Amino acid sequence: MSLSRFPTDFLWGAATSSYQIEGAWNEDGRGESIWDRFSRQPGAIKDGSNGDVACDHYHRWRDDIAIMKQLGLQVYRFSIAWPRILPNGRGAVNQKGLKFYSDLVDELLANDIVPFATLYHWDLPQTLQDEGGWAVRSTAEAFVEYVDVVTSALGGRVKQWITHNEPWCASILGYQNGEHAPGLQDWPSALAASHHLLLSHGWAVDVIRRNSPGAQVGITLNLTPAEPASSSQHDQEATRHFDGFFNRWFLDPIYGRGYPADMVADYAAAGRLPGGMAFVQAGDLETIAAATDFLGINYYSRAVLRNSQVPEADNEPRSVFQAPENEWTEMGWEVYADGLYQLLIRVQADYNPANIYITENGASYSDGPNGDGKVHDHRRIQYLHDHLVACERAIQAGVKLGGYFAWSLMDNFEWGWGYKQRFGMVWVDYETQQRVPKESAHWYSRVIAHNTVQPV
Ligand code: IFM
Repeated sequence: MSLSRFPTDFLWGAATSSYQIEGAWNEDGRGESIWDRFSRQPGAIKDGSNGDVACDHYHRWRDDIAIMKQLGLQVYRFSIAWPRILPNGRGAVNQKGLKFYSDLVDELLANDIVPFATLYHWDLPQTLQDEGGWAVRSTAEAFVEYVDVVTSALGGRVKQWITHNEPWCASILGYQNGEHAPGLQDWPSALAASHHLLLSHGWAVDVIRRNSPGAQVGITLNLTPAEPASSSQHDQEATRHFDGFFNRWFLDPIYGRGYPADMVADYAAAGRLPGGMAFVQAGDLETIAAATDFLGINYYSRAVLRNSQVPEADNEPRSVFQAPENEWTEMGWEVYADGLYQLLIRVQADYNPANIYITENGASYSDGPNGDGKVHDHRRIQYLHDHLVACERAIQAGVKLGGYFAWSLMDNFEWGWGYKQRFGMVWVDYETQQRVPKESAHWYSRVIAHNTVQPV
C-alpha cells in the first residue's frame, strides 16, 4: 500500500481518441478516414464492427463531460479527427468540424477541465491514403496545413498539444503487419511512414508554438521495455533488436541522435530498406529533434524476448515469451507494473525529456454490470493501483513525471478488436449508449481527490 501524496501540480486525467468514441462518421461534412475504409474490409475487425456509431460521443459530449466533472478529472486527453476538419486532407476547411471541437473545448474549460489535444490518433483522411498515405512525404506536408488550421482556431484556449499518438502503431501496424488501417504489409513503406510521421511532428512543433503562444507541445510514444528470457546471447540479441524496433527507432531521432545505426543495419540486412534511408532529406533530423516540452508515454506491458528464429506475423525474428504464472489482461498483455517504473527511470536517464506524462495506461477487462447495477472491475483497480505506485516510486527516484491519464475514460472501439475489448473506467452499453461509471472510476476519483494512491 502507498500513502504518500503526489506533487501538488500533478495532473490527473483520462484519455480517449476521436475514431474510438465519436461515431457520426458521415455527419456535418466529415470526410472518409482510413479507418472507415479499412474497417469495412471483411475480416479486418475481429467482431466485424466499425466506428460508425462507437460511443456516439459526437452527440453525447456534454453528458460525457458531465461524467468527467463528476469524477473530478483535472485534464482530458482527446484527439481531433483530421477528416472532420479537412475532409479532403488539405484545402477546404469544414467549419462544422471545427465548431464541434471548439464547443467541446469551451465546455471543458467551463467545467475546469484542462483540454489536452492530440492532433493525430490514426484517422487519416482517405484521400491522402489514396496518394500513398504516410509512406509519402506530401502527407507530412498536408499534416502541417491541418495543424495550422486547428491550432489557429483553438490555440488560444488549448495549451497542451500532442502531435502524434504512437507513431510505431501508425507505421508498423498500419503499413507492415496490416493489423491497422490502411492494412498494408510492406516494410519499406512502413519505415518511410515512420520517418514522415516524425518529420511532420517536427514541422508541427513550430506551427503550434506560433499559433498557441505559451503552449506545451510534445509527442506520445508507446514504449515497451524489453528483457531477455534467458542470459543466452541469442535472447540478448533479440532484446537489442526489439528495443531498437519498438523504442529507440522513435526516441533516438526525437532526442537528436538520428536513427539508431544498429537498426539501420538490421533493416538493410533484412532487405527492408531497398532504397537505403533516401527518405531522410537534408535537415530532416534537425527538424525531428525540435525541442519539446514533454514526452507522452503510453505504457501497457513489457516484452520478454526469446529468440526462436521463427518469424512472427510481423516478420521479426523473435517471440515474446509469456510467463504462465503471471497475470494477463484480456488483450493477452502481461500485467507488469514494475516495467513502468523501469521504463521511466531509463527514459529519464537516457533521454532526459523536459517533462513526462503517462498519456495512456490501463487494462482491458470485460466485467459488466451485475445484479446491483454496479461494475465490480477489481482487476482494473488493482492494475491502476500498481501502476500508480510505480509512478510514485519513479517520482521519488527523480523522474520528472507531471501527470497521468488512464486509458480510457470509457469503453470504446478497440481498433482491430472491435468492441469486445473494454478498457474503460466507464461502462458503455452499446445498444442503449447508457454510461455506468465502474468501481474503478469511483476509485480513481478518490485518488484524484486525495492526490494519493488509494488502497484497493
Ligand atoms: O486503444 C488503444 C489506443 O488507441 C492507443 N493506445 C493503446 C490503446 C489500447 O490498445
